[in-house]
Amino acid sequence: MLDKQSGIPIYIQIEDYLKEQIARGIYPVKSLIPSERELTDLFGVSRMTVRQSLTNLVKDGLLYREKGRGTFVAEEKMEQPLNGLTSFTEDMKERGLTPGTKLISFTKVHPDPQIAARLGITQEALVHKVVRIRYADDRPMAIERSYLPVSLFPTLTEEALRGSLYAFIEKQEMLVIGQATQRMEAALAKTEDAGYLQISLPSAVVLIERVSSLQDGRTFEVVRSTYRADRYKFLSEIGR
Ligand code: 16G
Repeated sequence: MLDKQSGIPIYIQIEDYLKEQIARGIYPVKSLIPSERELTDLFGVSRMTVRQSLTNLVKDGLLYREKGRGTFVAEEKMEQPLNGLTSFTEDMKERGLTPGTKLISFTKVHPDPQIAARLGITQEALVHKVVRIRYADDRPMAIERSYLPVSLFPTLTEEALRGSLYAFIEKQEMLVIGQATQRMEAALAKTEDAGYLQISLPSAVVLIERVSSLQDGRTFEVVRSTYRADRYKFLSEIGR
């Protein structure tokens, strides 16, 4: 199975072998892969080498470890297109998953300077600050902290926020959503967010800030989202 003459490091050959077995469904999602000892015997290499391969595959998100139980095949990440101005609810339904929301808080606050600037309002104005955990089939995927001008949405309710905010804007408020700017960056999850997302510390997350406007140009939301990096990858189609 291994080619010691190939010049390709042995630990990479083991990684490639395991990746192929996973891709072929020999080790299905959530199944236990052979132990370090079994792989050591199978390949006739040192335990250190096997451990290095497994650690790399864990870091790449293909495998995950459970203390005292072993190493398992991770689920495939969700591919999130970055082209359309879609809502969480729409994205989940599109994939055949059931969207869920837990409303953590819903308050009126004065925005900090950056949020005020992004929304094009003064700090004296009030915004709804909404914190929601978003679920796919009851599993936490992201946390959203949204800031929405109270002047635009004086009648926003908890009930609307437990469902789809975009549906409320379009179907109840009869407003037309236009375009958005998104910024993405990598980070380590904060303790509070790791709890909400049910991930261990340290864990990587992807932060996305979306600033969205109505078709008439009024900015209606600043949303700072924290996505599970182990569940998401992002897709954009680009042309030349
Ligand atoms: C998405 C948007 C968020 C928007 C929400 C509305 C990103 C980064 N964020 O999660 O800005 O407020 O959808 O979803 O994509 P809803 O209509 O299901 O409440």
